[in-house]
Amino acid sequence: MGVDIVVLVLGVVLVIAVAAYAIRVRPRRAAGVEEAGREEPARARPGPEGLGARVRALFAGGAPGDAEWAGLEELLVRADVGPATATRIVKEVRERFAPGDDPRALIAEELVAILGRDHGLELPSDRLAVILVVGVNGSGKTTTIGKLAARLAAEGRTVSLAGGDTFRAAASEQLEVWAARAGAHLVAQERGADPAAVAFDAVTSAIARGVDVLIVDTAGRLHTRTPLMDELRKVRRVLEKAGGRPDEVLLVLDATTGQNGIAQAAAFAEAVEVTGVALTKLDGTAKGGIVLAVRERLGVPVKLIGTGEGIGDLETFDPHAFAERILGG
Ligand SMILES: Nc1nc2c(ncn2[C@@H]2O[C@H](COP(=O)(O)OP(=O)(O)OP(=O)(O)O)[C@@H](O)[C@H]2O)c(=O)[nH]1
Ligand SMILES: [Mg+2]
Repeated sequence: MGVDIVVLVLGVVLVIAVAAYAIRVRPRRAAGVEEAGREEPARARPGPEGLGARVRALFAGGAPGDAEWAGLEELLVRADVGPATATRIVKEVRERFAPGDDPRALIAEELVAILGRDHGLELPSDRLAVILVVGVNGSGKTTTIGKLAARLAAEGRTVSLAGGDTFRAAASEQLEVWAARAGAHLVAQERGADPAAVAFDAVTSAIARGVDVLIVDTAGRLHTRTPLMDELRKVRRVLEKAGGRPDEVLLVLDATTGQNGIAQAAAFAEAVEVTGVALTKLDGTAKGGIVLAVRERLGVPVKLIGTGEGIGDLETFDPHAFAERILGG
């Protein structure tokens, strides 16, 4: 009887010990199984800087599997490329990848393919060329206009600026400073005037003066504010009526904006037929991956790059240089 009790107690202790072991070990095993099943994206070892270096580190092991491709997608998303575009790039690169290939080079080719060929401004030279500049508050519209006016003037064109931002205090003074720096003529009205009326006057005066290029500044506006977007539609309509149909409608996008840039681009494109993006503030840490999604989703090319606050800090967009910039080291 005493022996039976000892055996029973030992048996119970053994069962409890086995159960405790199973409870502690099973979840770890389960996580291990998931890793082996490549549920989690692989992560590049910390160390290398720049997307390109991270991609190479990620693929350093040779034959990439699901984890590496998922890891690449994550790296692209973190570079602001946008989820849909990142998925597409990974799909294309994965299809083309052969053992021994440099994944960084394949990605660069894919980025260039999405960005398209170089798109300079398309301005007529036999009549007044008109550029309408739009975008959210503080994106860099007025600064970009100043730099662009200076560049066009340096190319030998006469330039006129229209102060279509009649809303913000000191907006026309800021444009006046840029007009003086660039050697451009300025058409402005008092604060609170109808921006469409300024646009009309500016076209009439530019035609009368025989000016080559008219650049129309507009007030910054949230793309979600319907009355403000309607006001922009009216500016465009009135420009056309006055005989100054815009040859280019430039959306100025701040490179630090991130994914909101897609919503901005979609709203402005719908309202005023955007023909190109001027991507500003690329002198900071932002890579500007957002323009890939804008290009792919809306078909709008990047035309100009802003790289600082100075009059010379404006570049024509070059897809190869831009792909290298996104990939970094
Ligand atoms: N670092 C840097 N700063 C820039 C660049 N472009 C514009 N800025 C700065 O961004 C700020 C806003 O520029 P603005 O040109 O006034 O922007 P905006 O879109 O006209 O602004 P609103 O008219 O108020 O909507 C200013 O301090 C500019 O100097 C750029 O490429 N690089
Ligand atoms: Mg402005």
